[in-house]
Amino acid sequence: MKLYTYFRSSAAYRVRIALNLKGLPYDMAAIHLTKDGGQQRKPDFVAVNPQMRVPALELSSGDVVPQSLAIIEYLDEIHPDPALLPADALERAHVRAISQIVACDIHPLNNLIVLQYLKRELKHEQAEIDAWYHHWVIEGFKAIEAMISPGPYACGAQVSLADVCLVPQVFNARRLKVPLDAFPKIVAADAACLKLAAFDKARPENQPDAE
Ligand SMILES: N[C@@H](CCC(=O)N[C@@H](CS)C(=O)NCC(=O)O)C(=O)O
Repeated sequence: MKLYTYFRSSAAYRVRIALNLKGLPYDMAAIHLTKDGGQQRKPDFVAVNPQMRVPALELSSGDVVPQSLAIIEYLDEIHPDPALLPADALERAHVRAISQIVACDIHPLNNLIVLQYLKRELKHEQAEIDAWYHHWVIEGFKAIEAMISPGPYACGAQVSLADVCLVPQVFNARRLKVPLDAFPKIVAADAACLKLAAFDKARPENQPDAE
């Protein structure tokens, strides 16, 4: 398999964690999201993913799966061990709810292309863009903090999709200097995950394209 990735992309970071947790070998193709006007916009990559975003996973069949949650759920179905979603339907809904707060409510508002639009098209100052970023992370994290009970992972003793989504979002929050003092449960779950080799190996600073 080949993962189209960028070291700092939190959506790609999710997929790297999932591949590592499942022990699946993969090649990486680095797509630099800012160099050359954004390599995601070059025709070679547009042919891979017309949405011009990473991650995208090219399977050995040549098929390409874009969108991190679609990729991770696909991997979970094809390689069910270890499972990233609980067997119990209600627990599964809870894990998905936390995952979706990150992937559907926080990340899309704070994605590179959105921040660039605020700056370039709407002419906002950097301080306003930083305030926007912090606001949406804090709103999402307040909800997640109330919903998780680290034991030691976000949803109990097993790593789940919730952790796979949360850890990259915490990385981004720290990078953009969002204060995390109000979120001790999130910080604890993140710390527990980062002790695992699968998470550590997926960290942005441990990628071959890291800068
Ligand atoms: N919902 C998508 C989001 C993918 C996404 O937006 N990726 C960002 C990097 S984290 C990207 O490629 N952005 C390209 C750009 O900003 O032009 C997923 O979960 O895979």
